[in-house]
Amino acid sequence: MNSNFKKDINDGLSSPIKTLSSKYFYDTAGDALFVKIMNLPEYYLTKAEFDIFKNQTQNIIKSLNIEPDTFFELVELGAGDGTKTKELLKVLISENYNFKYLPVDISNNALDKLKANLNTELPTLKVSKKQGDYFDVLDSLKASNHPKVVLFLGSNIGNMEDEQAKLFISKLSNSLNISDNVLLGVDLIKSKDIVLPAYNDKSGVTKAFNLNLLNRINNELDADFNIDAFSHQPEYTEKEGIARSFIVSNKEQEVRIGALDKVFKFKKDEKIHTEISRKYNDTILNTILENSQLKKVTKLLDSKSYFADYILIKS
Ligand code: AVJ
Repeated sequence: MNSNFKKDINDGLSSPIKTLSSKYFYDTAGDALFVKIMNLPEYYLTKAEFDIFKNQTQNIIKSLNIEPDTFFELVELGAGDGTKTKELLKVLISENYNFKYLPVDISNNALDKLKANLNTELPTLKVSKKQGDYFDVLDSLKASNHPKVVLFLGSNIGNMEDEQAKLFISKLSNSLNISDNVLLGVDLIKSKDIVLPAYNDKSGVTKAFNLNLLNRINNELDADFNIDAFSHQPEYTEKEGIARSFIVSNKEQEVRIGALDKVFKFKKDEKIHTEISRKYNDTILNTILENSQLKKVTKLLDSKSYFADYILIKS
């Protein structure tokens, strides 16, 4: 992990167009900042998807290929704190569905917290946590042959460029059996005055979240980034439907990364690309699904039509 981090940071900062991957946002400080982001008034994504899970639970269940008396596995990729999923879990339990919940996450710490919380709040729920990389876990699940429902919520797929998303979907599809379902949550393309503030909140939490990546490099790779000499810059065009975040160097400066024994030069106003948050519509989703065996069954929208949960079936 650390050697990958070191190599990726070196590659990203050595390239003529500097980039750092958003997957490195989530150290302990980053996890805590993301929880704050989900509670920001400007960050509509979590609220919109919660609205779907809370108010359209029956529609979700109806669209899934499940029956109360047939055992199935409910797998969640990147489970987080389970707030949205709990709305679904509660109803499945009260309607006597026979299933096991399998939250998957890179962070064992997050999984332990989630499991403890579920044991208290939903004591009859069968939970079995899976720590690791999504695909290793999916491969291991393939051995079971029980019907599956895979949740991939929160517009987490938005952090992938379209080519990566296609690859991800086809790998996901390959790890499922015919008639298994996927519930995919995506943020929808909408106007700049709604999207941009979600990545540029007034209280500066998203700024801290983005710049925390430099703190992490300072801490883990013995670097001397002066955080105050860099700014947070989000961009969004409705035409493209893509929000991107950058870290911008406020001045010409040099930064030394001890673990690489190397100095990196930054020009004034030079940008480091740190994150893509792709927004979707039906056409874009169709292209992503095009060469996979996953087909659309249902599309559920929140009351403001900001966000969509698509239910897909492997066929
Ligand atoms: C967790 C990937 C869905 O892109 O909206 C929030 C992460 N970045 N604010 C997103 C994020 C800045 C978030 N996802």
